[in-house]
Amino acid sequence: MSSMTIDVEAAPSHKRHTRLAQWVEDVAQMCKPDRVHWCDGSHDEYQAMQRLMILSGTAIPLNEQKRPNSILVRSDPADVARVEDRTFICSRHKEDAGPTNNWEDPEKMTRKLRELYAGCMVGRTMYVIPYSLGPIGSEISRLGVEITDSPYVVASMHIMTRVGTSVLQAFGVDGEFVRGLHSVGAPLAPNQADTPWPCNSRDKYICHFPETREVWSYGSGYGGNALLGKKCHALRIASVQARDEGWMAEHMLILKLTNPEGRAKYMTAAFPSACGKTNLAMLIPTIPGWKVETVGDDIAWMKIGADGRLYAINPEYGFFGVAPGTSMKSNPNALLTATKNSIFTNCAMTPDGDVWWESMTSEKPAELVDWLRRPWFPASGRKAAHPNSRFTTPAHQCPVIAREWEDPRGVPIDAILFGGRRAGVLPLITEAFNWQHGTFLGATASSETTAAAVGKVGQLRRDPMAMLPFCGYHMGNYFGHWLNMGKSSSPSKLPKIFYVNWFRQDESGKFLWPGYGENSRVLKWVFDRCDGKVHSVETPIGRLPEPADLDTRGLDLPPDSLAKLLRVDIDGWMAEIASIRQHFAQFGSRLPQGLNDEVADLEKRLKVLKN
Ligand code: SAT
Ligand code: MN
Repeated sequence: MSSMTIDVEAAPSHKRHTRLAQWVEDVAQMCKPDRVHWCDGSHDEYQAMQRLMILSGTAIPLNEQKRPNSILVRSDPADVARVEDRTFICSRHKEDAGPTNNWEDPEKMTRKLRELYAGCMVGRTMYVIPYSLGPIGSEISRLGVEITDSPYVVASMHIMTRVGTSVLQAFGVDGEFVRGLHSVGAPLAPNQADTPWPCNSRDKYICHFPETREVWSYGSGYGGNALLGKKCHALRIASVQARDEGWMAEHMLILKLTNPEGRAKYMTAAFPSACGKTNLAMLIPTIPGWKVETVGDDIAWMKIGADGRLYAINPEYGFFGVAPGTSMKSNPNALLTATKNSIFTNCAMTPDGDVWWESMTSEKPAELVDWLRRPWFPASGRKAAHPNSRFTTPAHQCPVIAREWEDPRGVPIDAILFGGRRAGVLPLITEAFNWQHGTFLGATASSETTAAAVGKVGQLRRDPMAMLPFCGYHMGNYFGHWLNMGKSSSPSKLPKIFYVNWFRQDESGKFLWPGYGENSRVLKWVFDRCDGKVHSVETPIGRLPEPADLDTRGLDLPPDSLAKLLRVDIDGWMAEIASIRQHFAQFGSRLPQGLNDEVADLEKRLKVLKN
């Protein structure tokens, strides 16, 4: 097919941006779509994408009475999560990708991908999606363009990013933007019928070119592999930009916590995928008079403001939340957000045309169609929804969205929380002694793995700052960037850093802490620590509350649970030291000395206590 046969829609405002227009032209020449469609982000466009997906069998419309303007999408069973082993950082020098990323030479990878992309959109429409990460007009926001051949991606990007005419204007004639190219890698021969979920079962590549600020993704249509604004741009590419420009791109929720006197503080929290960020961001406190509101549930971009404080924006526009486990009990606000205008992926379907997933209701429905389109009954003995099934839903529909969530200045952060799922050793809450110690807590964060990525679930891995799969450069330098940020303002203006672990278990494997809304008790202690108001004890691992320092009024907790949750397990920590040293060793000479000092100091403090 020659370029002459490609039906390119007029794109008046883009024609002015010659680099953008040229790039789109080049990609069209390479991928050979039947049509090129420039997205305007309109409601009509969103509806058209839904109709296309319904017609092609990708989506089923949900019951209009129960879930207005919403669809259920079932993916190919081989395309259900991020593929970390197919994700590459193609920096010019291998060392710049670091030991925690897959690396490939950019030229070699480009050659390979060009072969795969050649004609890969034949029979399909190529969509051009100009988007903004962050409120338009914010100094912290950034622009991107995703080219894709997937209507599912277009509809999801409408929800997850800002797409529309005001974004187009922000591009101007020569605005900087991140280039994202995505194809499901499934060209259609003339008269070839499409499959419900086109993807490429042989080749999958999620490639990042940090120096040229590009993402090339091929073969997968799912989540973070395909919605390039999310992990690829907002974290992997943005982390490199942030390093170069002196700001931070982090895998963190942003919440607003208001105390009974009406004073508010903003906090961010970094937990690995599927460890409860969305739940914490929308939490309903069980302690009277306290309120949590949501600014973001997954990603925070932060920059030091003129007053020396750290300001955060949520670059996203929607939530891509894990469905299983989300219920009116665990996170009513997430469910209430997704009551309409939402996309559900790999959930089960009820006979009356609504969605269901494990733990959504206390009683399982009598019958369902599972995510693999098979009849399902409670006695089937298998999960009805995929463990990484998701809801994609507009953030502004969230009943507790903070009114300042789109403030272009961002919100000033008082506390940063790190955490993960750990059955042992890590206490419920620890406060860092200072920024460097906090960076150490983040750099050594660990968690049992979840279904968000392909691979074994439940295996312990170190996931520094919850950025292991998302840092676009050498993690040793990333730690160095964290330490530099700590030097770029006065300590009293920077957020305090904490480490939380809601998942500590007792000897019999029972969770010691009830979690969910009860986590507000921990947030209250954090809030009051930021004001220097509440007591803590200094231990070798950091400052901890004593049981009496946590507000446990009305909490029915066995008397020794709190002591266990706050216990400093000296032997456990001595074993951690060895594992931390091993973890740090991989970063070689790029590990900042400050972090080596922190391990040595921790070991010294532990030894004093042991003797
Ligand atoms: O698939 S995503 O990367 O967008 C979700 C996640 O892993 O957190
Ligand atoms: Mn995430």
